[in-house]
Amino acid sequence: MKKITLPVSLIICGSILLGSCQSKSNSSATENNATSNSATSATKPIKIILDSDIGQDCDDAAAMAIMHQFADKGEVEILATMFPMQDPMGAPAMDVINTYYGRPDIPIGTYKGNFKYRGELWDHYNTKLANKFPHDLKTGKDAPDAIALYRQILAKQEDTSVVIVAVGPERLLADLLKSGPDDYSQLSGRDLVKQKVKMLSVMGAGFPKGDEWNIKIAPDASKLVAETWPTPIVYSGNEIGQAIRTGRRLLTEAPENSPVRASFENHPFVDSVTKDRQSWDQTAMLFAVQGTQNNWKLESNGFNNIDETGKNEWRQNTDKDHSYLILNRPAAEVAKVIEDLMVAPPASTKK
Ligand SMILES: [Ca+2]
Repeated sequence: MKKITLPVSLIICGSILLGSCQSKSNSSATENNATSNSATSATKPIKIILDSDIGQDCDDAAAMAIMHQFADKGEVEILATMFPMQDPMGAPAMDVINTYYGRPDIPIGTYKGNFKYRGELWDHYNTKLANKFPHDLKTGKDAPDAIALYRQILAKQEDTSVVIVAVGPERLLADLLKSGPDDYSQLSGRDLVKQKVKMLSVMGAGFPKGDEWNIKIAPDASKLVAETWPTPIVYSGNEIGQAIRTGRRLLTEAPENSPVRASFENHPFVDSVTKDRQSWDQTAMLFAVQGTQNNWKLESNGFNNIDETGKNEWRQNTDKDHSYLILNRPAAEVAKVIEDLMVAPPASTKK
């Protein structure tokens, strides 16, 4: 496992390194992310691949909104978006949102395998977005295989430069680890990830223990990733997004032609009275780009153990480079940070 160690002089409690100051000896995930953040403001954007089960819940669309807003600010370079299910409308929905934010040519990969998820899957808004908003990828059948696209893109990047944000089941990540050499790289999937990926930011699991949907609908995948992924993993557990409610302001502040707004308007789990929804996926994206800031602390002294059924538990052992987020300020304050990004128009349309 590649470890990045910052000089002690750079470790400042109260900054984004608060978590590492508090707890652990195995602090490379925190430090690694801190490195990406300090580098971002001074030099180049963070290269992100988003792996999202868009259409199941509307927080996926919101996570894409946040990602694009950070790209508009120059803090993120979006390498690709990946859809881990067979539904042919996931890739078009991603294309809708990428197009809305002025990036219609972002590569989109989709799952081509036969895995049967252990739970019901939905198209709450993918087809509706595709029917209403401009885009040119009409079906996921025309999108490339996500594993091949992961390998193609990773092979071209600088070493230890890519942050993967996974906000759905981890089917693609597990299959990427298991992939073999191809025309893009002679490395195994695991070695390719080890060489090119800096950090994996996951929405999934629960802490100190959980039974969370992203993990349990593909438990073999989540378990394999937790046990063999060769870079730091930072989990935003169920309890993090559960406490942070966003979405209401989309209805009054987002442009009427916003597909992110439409995803919330069409999602049956948005609260009918408050018009809010939990913010699970946005938190993994926010952390991936900005680190802990004042929003979170990190628990890194231990590892996330996932069993065959998808139940997880944090165990006190430091043999893996895992961390999980702990809320560090009132949830409403983090909600404002997230919702400001969700409702803002694309840079291309700002006056
Ligand atoms: Ca999701």
